Amino acid sequence: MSSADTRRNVKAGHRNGGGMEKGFVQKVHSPHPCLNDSSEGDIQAFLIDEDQLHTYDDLTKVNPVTPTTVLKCLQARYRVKVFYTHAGCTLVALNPFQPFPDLYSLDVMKEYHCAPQPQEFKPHIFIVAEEAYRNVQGQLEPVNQSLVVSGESGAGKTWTSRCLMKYYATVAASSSVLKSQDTVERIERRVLDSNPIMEAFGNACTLRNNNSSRFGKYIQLQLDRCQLLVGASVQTYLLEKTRVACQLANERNFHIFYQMMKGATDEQSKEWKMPRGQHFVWLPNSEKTVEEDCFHETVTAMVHLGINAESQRQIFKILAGILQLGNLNFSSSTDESQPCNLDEQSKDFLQRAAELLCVPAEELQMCLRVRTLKAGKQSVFKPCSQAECSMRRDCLAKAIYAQLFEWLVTFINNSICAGPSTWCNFIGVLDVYGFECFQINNLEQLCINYANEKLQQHFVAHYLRAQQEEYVSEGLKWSFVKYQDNQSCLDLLEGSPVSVFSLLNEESRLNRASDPKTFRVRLEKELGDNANISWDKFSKEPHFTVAHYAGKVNYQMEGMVEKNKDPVPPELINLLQKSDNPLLHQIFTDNETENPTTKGLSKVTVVSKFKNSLESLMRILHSTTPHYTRCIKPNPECNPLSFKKEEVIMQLEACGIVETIHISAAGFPIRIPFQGFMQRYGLIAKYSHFKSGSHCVDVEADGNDSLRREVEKLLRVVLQHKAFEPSRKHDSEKPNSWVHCGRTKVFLTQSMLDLLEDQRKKILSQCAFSIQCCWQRYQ
Ligand code: AOV
Ligand code: MG
Repeated sequence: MSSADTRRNVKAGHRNGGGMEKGFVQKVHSPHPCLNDSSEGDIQAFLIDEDQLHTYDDLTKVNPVTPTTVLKCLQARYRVKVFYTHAGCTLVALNPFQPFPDLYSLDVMKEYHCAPQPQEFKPHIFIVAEEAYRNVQGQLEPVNQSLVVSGESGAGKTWTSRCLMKYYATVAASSSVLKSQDTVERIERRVLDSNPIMEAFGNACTLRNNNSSRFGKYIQLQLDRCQLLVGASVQTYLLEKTRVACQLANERNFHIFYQMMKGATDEQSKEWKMPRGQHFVWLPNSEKTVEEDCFHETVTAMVHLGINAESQRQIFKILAGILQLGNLNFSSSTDESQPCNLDEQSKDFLQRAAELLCVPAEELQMCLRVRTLKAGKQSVFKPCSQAECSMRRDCLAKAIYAQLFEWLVTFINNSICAGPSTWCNFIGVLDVYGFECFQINNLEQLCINYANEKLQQHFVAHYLRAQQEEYVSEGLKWSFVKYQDNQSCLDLLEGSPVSVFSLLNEESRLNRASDPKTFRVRLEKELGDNANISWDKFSKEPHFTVAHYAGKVNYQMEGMVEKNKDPVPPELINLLQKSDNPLLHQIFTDNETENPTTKGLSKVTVVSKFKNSLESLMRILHSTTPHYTRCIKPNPECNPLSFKKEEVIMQLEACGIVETIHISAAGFPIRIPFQGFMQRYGLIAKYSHFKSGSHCVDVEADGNDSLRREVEKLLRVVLQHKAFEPSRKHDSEKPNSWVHCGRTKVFLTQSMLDLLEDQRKKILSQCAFSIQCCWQRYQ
């Protein structure tokens, strides 16, 4: 029995007081089918309990389980400021959009960590954390764990991941490292400090979240034999580097640029050529203040991780150089044989960019405005159009930023990773961007949503399918819930021989400028039969629509092939390799062998690279015991304590929560093989005065059939016993339906397990009493 299975042992003490407001059923303007009044008819029985809704710690205990009832329960809990609720094998976390420090204090961590049965406490992210922590030291052998945190943008994934990391850095703090505190920062501190650095460089303010992660992250917390945290390693996925050179209206660039701008000393402003009040095109909305604009915190974390002052100088100069590039304005030349012009102001910015990037200004200018074509041994120079110049400028910025980010991640890993002989197990925390559907979606969203499809498939495979398949193989008769299998969508995206990705890659390999219209025709011809793809016949823009498990998304095809190729002109790479900034030189030289752009046309496209990295992530996830936390964003405006039903129901549906609850509630979360069952509960039959005929329990009995008969007899005894108990007031459950015998195992509900444990305990205490009496008589 996995401990995930036993988690439903929720007898929570509702320590969170707070009365419930009456009459909370709100009318919404455009009701979701689950929100209109007619769908509430089937939950009358449930509504009788309205005042108690907030006390349901596990959504599987809500009766009946419908999207409406689940929604009402969550809303009732949110009202009394209870943000966590179990949903069978998943934890649902509602974002309060308001700090509740007491909920995550050191004392609370200790409470959950030290409790013999943390599951008996009210739902909390620390239960998931503690369960994974205890699972690592598995009963038979250690098992690595994965904490998968999902949800839409702004739902609280990164916040939750940080919270999990803090938990382990506290409860698994390795005291031995404390000794070296003088010289090196404690490993726990360093692991935590990787967060502000990665968030400064990889997060940005978007329309949906002021601290939106623009990359995916899987961090493995490494534990030694004594379960102490001795290190960590980070794997990142697909940084949204286009943001460096292009920000949507009302969005911002990566935090680090604003941090530099706001946090620089006078000396630094001078060195970085960023005088106060200077306008940078690539720094829109800098007047907006967000919590994350904390340069000091980033620099402190860099120091803790061992990024020395000189490396920091080089990093910030590179970043400042990127900003200068953004202010370059090319104007078209009247003579096509001549390169585009740079206005006077742009010339100044170019000069500054060249100084900051430590490359010759002339050469920088040349590389941006002129293409070098190789014809045999000869080089032919071709002036670039205005659009091409801008494209090359953006390419340069994006390439530098992406390489710098990679270097940082490598540096962080070197700083926090424990030696291979020091650690033996890990707990992985996965925080990836949530499902995205904007007005305009392109390759970035396609990749992000593909990643979410993969995770959903993992979830379905792990919990839903495994559970149902086990019932079938054990011969249980049970009405199955229809779950959404997203295999057909994944086949559409990544399948073979033909899929969206394979066709996109083929287009990208053609040595010609891509034409979205031809690509669209090809897609329709090759994949038109797939039910998961469609086209709006009236749309003029080349596009395609994918029916994802979480909803339909329309992808624009303009520029998609180019993005997939992600070419960086070789002249630009050569230029950066000559940089006198040692870091810039290093990041473009070290990667030379890996960087396909230096070897002519890219063979490794963006989607191929992403697909490979996701596949290796999936392999890791499959090798671990997963724990799912579904973060929910209760309102799109990120307002504190505001719960919009329409918003929440869509997210619950999108992540399959309703199906999960349904399966868990209707099913039998606890399974015990016959042999183990008899070993633990055999004594009930032996000592109970409710004997069901004469029988002796032979745990060694041959074959499953005879064991099964023994188990059935025992269960009859237990249920007979139960039948003689005075019935409880609201006890409408039928104990006979609490248990089923499969071919090799007993399947139990939590209530049945409680009953068995209860009777076992009684018998044991009676035995102990008899022994004591005998002993007294003997004396
Ligand atoms: P995300 O990671 O899921 O979005 P975040 O973790 O950045 O979302 O959460 C968004 C904001 O919600 C945070 O900055 C906090 O202000 C707040 N928040 C989240 N969880 C809590 C909590 N438990 N208590 C208090 N405040 C919270 V994205 O990265 O955009 O997909 O790409
Ligand atoms: Mg995030």
